[in-house]
Amino acid sequence: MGFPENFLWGGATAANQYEGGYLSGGKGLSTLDAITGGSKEHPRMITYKTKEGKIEQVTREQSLPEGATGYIDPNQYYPSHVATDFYHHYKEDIALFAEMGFKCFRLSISWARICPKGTKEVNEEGLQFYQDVFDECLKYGIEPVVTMNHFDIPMYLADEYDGWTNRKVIDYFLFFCETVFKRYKDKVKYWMTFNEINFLRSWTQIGIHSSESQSRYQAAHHLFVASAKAVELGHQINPDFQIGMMVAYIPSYPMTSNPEDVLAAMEFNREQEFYIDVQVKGYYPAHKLKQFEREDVTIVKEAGDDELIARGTVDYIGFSYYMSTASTANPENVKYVGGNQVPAVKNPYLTESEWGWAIDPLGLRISLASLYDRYNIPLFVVENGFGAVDQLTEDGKIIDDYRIDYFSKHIKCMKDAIELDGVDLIGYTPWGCIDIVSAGTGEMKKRYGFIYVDMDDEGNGTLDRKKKKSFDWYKNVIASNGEQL
Ligand code: P53
Repeated sequence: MGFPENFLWGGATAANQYEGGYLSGGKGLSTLDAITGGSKEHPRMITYKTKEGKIEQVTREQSLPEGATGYIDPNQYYPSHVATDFYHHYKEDIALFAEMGFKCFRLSISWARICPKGTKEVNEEGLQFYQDVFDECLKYGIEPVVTMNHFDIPMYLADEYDGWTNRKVIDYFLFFCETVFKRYKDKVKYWMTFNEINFLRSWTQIGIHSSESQSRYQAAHHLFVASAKAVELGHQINPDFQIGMMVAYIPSYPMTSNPEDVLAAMEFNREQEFYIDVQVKGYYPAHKLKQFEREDVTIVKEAGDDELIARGTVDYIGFSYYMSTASTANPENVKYVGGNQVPAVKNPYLTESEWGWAIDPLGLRISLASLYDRYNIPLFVVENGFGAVDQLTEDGKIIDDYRIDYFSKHIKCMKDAIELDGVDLIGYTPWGCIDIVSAGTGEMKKRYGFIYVDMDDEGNGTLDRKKKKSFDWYKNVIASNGEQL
């Protein structure tokens, strides 16, 4: 009963939100180094230079003019540049993770740290950095769980190739994978290809200039081919590798029992399941092919792509789960919640975080059960958590009972999914186990961690680390293998 003996308890982070050292140790620029901070009210902006040399900016949802190149404006603040400085604090941070009893630690490798331009030139200092990080983890018996690519691309590939719309980028990505797989083949077993592949649609994330469907789906096809090739290659390099996919899973409920609402929810859910279908079943689902026909989207494929996608299916499904949403055919009658990232229909049965994300622990059990029913391969909850403003008490403590409450309810639902639904769940890595920059808003004040980091939204702070109340709570959860919540 309960969680399996070897369950992977841990925490999750991403290079661009945590590492900092954006030009240290030979790292090249990444697209995310050119996206400003923001807030609930103001979206983050991409800063770029036009072909004519003008400095302009757009939001992530907008297109960049053809030939525009990423530009770092000395008058703007870019949170990725220092972030919470894992680059200089990794020993201290991993020691704290070990103290909590982590069995694993999820991090991403910055492509531009290994291949500064994304091309076939390797930066040895970057390779050594992650080697030191993995050795530090292994010293404490912590298993590294590595995301190959988390929301960015070397800026040179965006500037020169239009990112993932260009098929040549597959080859460069595979070179990066091969370099990393070979170097760490005896240190890392768990890998994931693209973080939240269903969200990859902007210049910062995949280097594409146009936000039209045609570009986005062509790029998605290249991501699928690249992921399938990476899976095949990884298994050749070490047959013990477990290589997963990663999707942002936000299940949608029909707002009412009106069949039109049920259809709307089905269509919403399908859009995320499309990415899982391709990477787990190994083919494009029929509804997506029909949509391409209707919307005049033409995916340019090369001979052998379909076979490759069919062969390179993943070993497990990694997914993020923060919230659920609701769908309706009559949107004019509903209230919306959520900030600039995920506007969602208000579900009257749920409350939301300050950022409008609906808190729905049972939705996690529903997600686990339905994903397992549908795909029948191991699942890994690689992100979950509660973004909140943490206040320091007068004597400098952080009493984050709201976070403990969120986690304990979600962990209980994971336990139910294992015990009652028979789900094969291999691990759980709460997001931002130490405070890091928010991907959505670029803020520091939207915090997720068990460990507080002294840093604010303008880049001021000592970067000192401090345990929150949830630190000891999570330590006990791990020690009791999920029994004491
Ligand atoms: P932040 C939106 C909805 C669900 C997941 O998000 C999302 C996003 C993007 O904002 O992204 C994942 O930091 C992502 C992480 C991100 C985390 O969720 O906006 O994989 O990089 O930090 C939380 O609160």
